[in-house]
Amino acid sequence: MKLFRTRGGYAVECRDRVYRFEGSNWDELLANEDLQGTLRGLIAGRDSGHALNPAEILAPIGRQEVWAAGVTYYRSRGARMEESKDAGGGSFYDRVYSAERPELFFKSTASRTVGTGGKVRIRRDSAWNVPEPELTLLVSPGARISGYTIGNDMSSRDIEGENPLYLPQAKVYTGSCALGPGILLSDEPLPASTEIAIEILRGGDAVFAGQTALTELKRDPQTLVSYLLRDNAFPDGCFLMTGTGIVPPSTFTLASGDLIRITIEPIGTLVNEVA
Ligand code: DO4
Ligand code: MG
Repeated sequence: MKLFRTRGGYAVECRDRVYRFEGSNWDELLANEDLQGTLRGLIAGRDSGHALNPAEILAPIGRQEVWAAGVTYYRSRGARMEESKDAGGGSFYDRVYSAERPELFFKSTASRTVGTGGKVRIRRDSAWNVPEPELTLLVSPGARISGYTIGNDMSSRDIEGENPLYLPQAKVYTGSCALGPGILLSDEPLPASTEIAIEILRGGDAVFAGQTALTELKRDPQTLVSYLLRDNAFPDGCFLMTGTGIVPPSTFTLASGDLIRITIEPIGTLVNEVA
């Protein structure tokens, strides 16, 4: 079952049928500890409608904060050590990769986040920028992982590499986050074989493509959630990005007009142009 935030309210896709609901109680829905059960009750006996048009779909976020885990894949550890070696930051990343406590940072709010079809941005004071394709968890106030979506943790690598203390500036700015298209609701963890793939198109040509799988994710998602919610309440629920396992080569930087396509089956594809 998938849940989409739409222009008129929300839609539930279940067994190839789409059920539309008017009005917006999005925050109440996302905070529900039995979201799937509640939606099953709502769609029972209701008429389904035509397929969802991508233009109808909004970012699946209301009052929720977006947080992110970092250095959860070996590839990310190596890329951070390389970019920060002149600043003497390299060993921090190595240490956090193997520490018990994960790196968790504040990433975004609804006003800085776009949905599929929206435009992500590059900071004006940065010259080295990449998308970070990340499996993103929907977490209930009671610390349940109630769903999965796709996230793009847009990052300014030159700012992050200059000094690890600049991380919030490298990560949090208008248009720095994309989420969507919808939320796959599942009580079961996604299989470890789940693949995350990214393709970046420039003028219609692929300038970068990469893929990884959850087998490469070093941290258990539920453990990441338990750290995030330690002494930290989320009455509306929250989103937690689980880190990137795909980093383009150091010579690559995003440019205005690039098209970023991130696919995680069975969630879908998140498509964003760079403004
Ligand atoms: O520590 C820097 C950020 C790491 C990150 O965003 C990631 O690994 O995905
Ligand atoms: Mg990241």
